[in-house]
Formats: sequence, structure tokens, C-alpha cells
Amino acid sequence: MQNSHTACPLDCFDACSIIVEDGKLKGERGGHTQGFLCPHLNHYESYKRIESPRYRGEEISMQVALEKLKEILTSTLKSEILHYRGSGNFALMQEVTDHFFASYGAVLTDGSLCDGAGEAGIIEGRGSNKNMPFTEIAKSDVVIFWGRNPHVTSSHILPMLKGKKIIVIDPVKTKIAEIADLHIQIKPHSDIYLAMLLVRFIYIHDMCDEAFLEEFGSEFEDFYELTQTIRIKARLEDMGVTLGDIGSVLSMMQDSRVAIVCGIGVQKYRDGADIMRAIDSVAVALGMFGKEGCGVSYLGNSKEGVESPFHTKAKRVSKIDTEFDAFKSVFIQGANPLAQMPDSERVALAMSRVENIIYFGLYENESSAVADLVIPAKSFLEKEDVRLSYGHNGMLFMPKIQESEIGISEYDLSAYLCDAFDIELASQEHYLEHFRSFAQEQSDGSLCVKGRESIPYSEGFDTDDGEFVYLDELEITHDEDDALFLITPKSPTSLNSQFKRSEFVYLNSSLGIDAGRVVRISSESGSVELEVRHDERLREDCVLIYSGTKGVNKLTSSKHSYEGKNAVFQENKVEISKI
Ligand SMILES: Nc1nc2c(c(=O)[nH]1)N[C@H]1C(S)=C(S)[C@@H](COP(=O)(O)OP(=O)(O)OC[C@H]3O[C@@H](n4cnc5c(=O)[nH]c(N)nc54)[C@H](O)[C@@H]3O)O[C@H]1N2
Ligand SMILES: Nc1nc2c(c(=O)[nH]1)N[C@H]1C(S)=C(S)[C@@H](COP(=O)(O)OP(=O)(O)OC[C@H]3O[C@@H](n4cnc5c(=O)[nH]c(N)nc54)[C@H](O)[C@@H]3O)O[C@H]1N2
Ligand code: SF4
Ligand SMILES: [Mo]
Repeated sequence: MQNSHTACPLDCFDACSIIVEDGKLKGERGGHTQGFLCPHLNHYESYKRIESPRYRGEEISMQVALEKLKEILTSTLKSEILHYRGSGNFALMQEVTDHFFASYGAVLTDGSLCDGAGEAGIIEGRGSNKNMPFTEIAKSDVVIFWGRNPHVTSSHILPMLKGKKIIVIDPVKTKIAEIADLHIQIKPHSDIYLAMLLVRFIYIHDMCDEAFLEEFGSEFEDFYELTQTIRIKARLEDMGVTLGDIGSVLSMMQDSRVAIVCGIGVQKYRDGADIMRAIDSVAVALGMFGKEGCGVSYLGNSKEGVESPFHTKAKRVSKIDTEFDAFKSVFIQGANPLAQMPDSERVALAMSRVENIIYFGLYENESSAVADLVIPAKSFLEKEDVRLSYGHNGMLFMPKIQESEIGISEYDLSAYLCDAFDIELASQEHYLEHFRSFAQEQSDGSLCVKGRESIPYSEGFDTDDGEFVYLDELEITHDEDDALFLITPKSPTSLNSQFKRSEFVYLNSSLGIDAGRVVRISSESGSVELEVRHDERLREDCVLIYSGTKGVNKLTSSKHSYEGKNAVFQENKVEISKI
């Protein structure tokens, strides 16, 4: 059998290049993939897929399923059709269904369950959210993992860390924290204060890059004044940070190339945008933008420099507090909203009032279970696609590698619907060629997106005057209750709700609750019962439930972040009761 090249379709920083060798998936040896994949792809073929379409419990053929879908759409007012698409597959042809639904006059979603708050803060400060690619992180001397868990969510960074100084700022003693030179086991939701205090100490210790600030951050003095509104001693004590920690961070950063590598952990709160903007200002104070091996890496805008070929202009409703019951027919694609949206009880109630739920996906889950019409999708090996990444600048083509009787591709489903409702759709090759036109070949033959700066912001920021826009207000808050923080990070064995999902609540044993016992965890949104596992990597004030755990989102709020229209999965505090 011939070897074929493709890419992992999953929503992940790494966007690995894959070789399919005798039917086995292997990581491409060269480039950023460095010859290895992660557990999800190593066991990809072992996860049971949905094999046949069904309508109200009864198996039907794909042809009948498509006719049923057409019938449902025809019998629903266009304004009462909702297209709800998630990120189960991150590749670009997923969007072809948006083209159909938008052209047809249905309602689509906006907002984000993921990185939108942090992105909004970054855009306010820098004017855009450009990717700091892995290749730049590789050139740094010091890497600060700030609310990011690379062993779980971006393992292809790990080989690049040899010889670098590592600082970790995370409430959990993650694997990277264990091997770091310094771990600040910060109290959740206090990063904004730490970032601003770091700026203050950078100034006091004369470590500001004056020339950089004059050119790209001239309002620094005002921002410095804002940092002075924080009471140092009381705040550090509250956060669980010592002056010694601050001193160590400063001495490691001094005269070094620093990459601050952030994840979504810091911004799952209502003020998530301000938190990311405060973290950015640490790098600004040090003059760490636009220089080799320096900067702040977050989930960069993967589509920077690539135009969509699809028609996607439509009326949109938020995907965070979606009022599903305002719609007669809801088409769910690449998503499991019943598990992954916040405030699951609310979602379940609203969904129960929808007349027709259509689920288009690969696996059975809470959402397929309540669907009237279930349509299996083709896997990434069985259809043509192309993807980008929010961790590097590559563009990776994903040709069809296997034939399969199961499922239908997003393109073929859209082609059927466009034909049925007389909507124009170009050929699949046309769209793939369109994406190809935004790529350029690199010396090793791989493709990357054309026109992106290899060192982002080397010509200044993308704001109107090229300068960084600092936070100009800070609301100082104090915790007044003894409720526990809920942290819901990513699991090593699942990708959100795909693959092997966790079933436990993790607590520090010092809370005095026996492992193996089932407890009720409650918040102002709802409650869930889970079996306790002890985890000494946690602070005593934290309860950890992995993303993808059944019921975790009964605890979370469907409020939006103040900026960026994002979900706030860690805003609610929780209590534990024995049952
Ligand atoms: N294995 C695996 N990989 C994944 C995913 C998955 O589900 N499983 N999901 C993918 C997706 S969709 C995304 S968006 C990315 C996200 O990738 P990451 O951003 O790395 O994901 P998280 O685990 O949500 O958060 C990272 C870290 O933030 C910490 N954290 C939580 N609260 C706070 C806080 O208040 N302050 C600070 N400083 N740290 C905090 C958590 O303890 C965690 O270690 O990962 C992608 N990769
Ligand atoms: N408590 C808590 N909740 C969270 C998070 C958290 O950290 N904590 N993280 C949030 C984040 S960052 C994200 S990105 C969201 C993710 O939430 P969702 O976007 O709902 O993603 P998944 O849970 O991965 O479910 C994706 C579904 O996509 C389907 N799928 C996979 N591949 C394909 C394909 O090729 N075609 C089609 N049609 N379907 C496919 C699979 O059937 C799978 O069940 O969850 C959010 N929810
Ligand atoms: S590390 Fe990420 S991109 Fe690579 S195989 Fe795993 S999920 Fe896919
Ligand atoms: Mo995400």
C-alpha cells in the first residue's frame, strides 16, 4: 500500500502532519510533527462511530435521510432554522454547510465557547491576534506557560524546550510545572493582578525597554499608575505568590528572549479579555514584541490572510446562551452542545422544545441521543479537506485516503441541499484551489499561509497608530466566600467530548473527602454527582472536573464574557456536599 500524507483534523494547536502507512496513522518525521502523534490519533480507529442514519430511532438509508432533511427544511420557516456548528473537526470544508444555510436564509451562530475573550483582549491591545508560531517559541531562552498545559494540549512544543528556562503559572501542578524552574501555583482568576504587579516590578527594577515603549507603547506611564492601585502585600498573599517568586521571574527574564505561552485557562472568566491584555502588557513593558524568540503566544487567528470562499452572511444568535426553543428545526454539526455548552440544564430544556433536531457527526453522545434525525459524517480519512492552525502557520491538505460506505461528507451534504433548493455551489476542487491560492511552498516542500510575518508585530502593532493600547481601568475585587473554584481544563484522554471522557471530580485529599465516594457538586447554575478521585496537584481551594466529563456544564453559567462574546466556564464557584 502506498504511503499518503494528510493532517489531523482535530481542534488542537499542533495540527500535525500525518503519514498513513499500511493503514496506520503515523506522525510525519520532519517539520513540527517530529514523528509522533498523541493518544487521540494513535487510537483513532478504535472509537466506535455512528454507522447508519436514523430517524426517530429507526435506521434508514442515506438517501432517505437526505430526503427527510429536505422535507424538514421545507416545512420550517427559514427564520426558524438554526445551524449550530462546533469545532469537532477543525478543517475548512466544514464551513461549506454555512454556505448552504446562510444562502438559504437560515440563522447561524456567533460567539465562542473557546478563546473569544482572550482574543478580544489581544485585539484591543494589539489591533489583531497574530499567531506567534512554534518556530519562534523554539528560539526563546525563557518560556512562561501561563494557563496552558502543553503535555496535554500541545505536546509538540515539548521537544523544543530543551535547554530553556521554564516558568509555569497555573493553579494545578501540571507535568510542565513539575519540571519547571519555577511554578507559581496561583489562585485561579487572579492572573490580572499578577500580570500588573509584574509590570510594576519591571518598572521599579529598571527593566523596561524604554526605546520600545517610546515607539510602541508611549502611554505606559498611565498604565504604570494603574498598576499602583493594587496593594502589593495583601494581594500577593491572597494569590499565593511570594515576593521571592516575583524576584525569580524578573531575574530569569532579565536580558533574555521571553515567550509567554498562554492558553484558554486564564480567560474562562467574564473579564477574560482584560486578563489577556494585562498579560500582553508584561511583554510590552519588556519590549518583547516583534523580536526573534519573543512575544505572547495564544490561540492565534488561524484564518489570518485566508479569505473564505463561502457565502456566510446571515442572521446570527449567540452559541453560548442559544435559545434553541425559538427554532423549529436545529441542525447540529461537529458539536455536542448538550455536553459542551455552559448551563446544560438550560440547554436540555430548550432543546426538548425543538420539533426537529438534526445531528450530523461521527460519534454518539448526549446530542445524538436527543436528535430526531441522525446523519453520520465521513471521517477525515474519507473526504477531501484542508486545514490551518492556531499554533503554527502551516496549511495542510487532507486528501481522501480511504473509501467507506459510512456517512456523507460536508461537501456532499451541502451539494445535495444546494441542488434541492436551487442555491449556487462551486465544485469541491474549486474551493480547495481557492484555499491553495493563499499558500506558499517552503524549502522542505510543506505549505504555509502566504504573507504572514514570521515574527509577528515586527513593524509595530496593528492599532490605528501602531501603538499598544493599555488597559485603562481595573476593577479590584476580593473573594468574600469560601466556596471552591471550579477549574475545567482539557483531559489527556479526550478532546472535549470526543474519545475517552473522564467521569470523576478531582479534589486535594486535605479537603477530607474520601476517594471513591460520590459527592454532589453544586453551583448557582445547577449540580452534578460524581465520584471523587484525589489529586495532590491541586490547591485546596480548587475542584477539578475535566472538559468532556458528563454533567460538568450543569455547573457553569451561560453568561457571556464582558468582551469577546465568550463562554465563562470558570466564573461560577462551587460547593461540595456528601450524599
Ligand atoms: N488532550 C486534549 N487536547 C486538547 C483539547 C482537549 O480537550 N484534550 N482541547 C483543544 C481545545 S478545544 C483547546 S481550546 C485547547 C486549549 O488548550 P489549553 O489552553 O492548554 O487548555 P486548558 O486545559 O483549558 O487550560 C490550560 C491550563 O490553564 C489552567 N488554568 C485554569 N484556570 C486558570 C487560572 O485562573 N489561571 C491560570 N494561570 N491558569 C489556569 C489549567 O489548570 C490548565 O492547566 O486545547 C486543545 N487540545
Ligand atoms: N466545562 C467546559 N466546557 C467546555 C470547555 C471547557 O474547557 N470546559 N471547552 C470549550 C471549548 S474550548 C470548546 S472548543 C468546545 C468544544 O465543543 P464541541 O465543539 O461541541 O466539540 P466536541 O465535544 O469535540 O464534539 C464534537 C463532535 O463533532 C463531531 N465530529 C467530529 N469530526 C467530525 C466531522 O468530520 N464532521 C462532522 N460533521 N462532525 C464531526 C463528533 O461527533 C463530536 O461528537 O467545548 C467547550 N466546552
Ligand atoms: S497533537 Fe493535536 S494535532 Fe497532533 S495528533 Fe494529537 S490532536 Fe491531532
Ligand atoms: Mo477550544
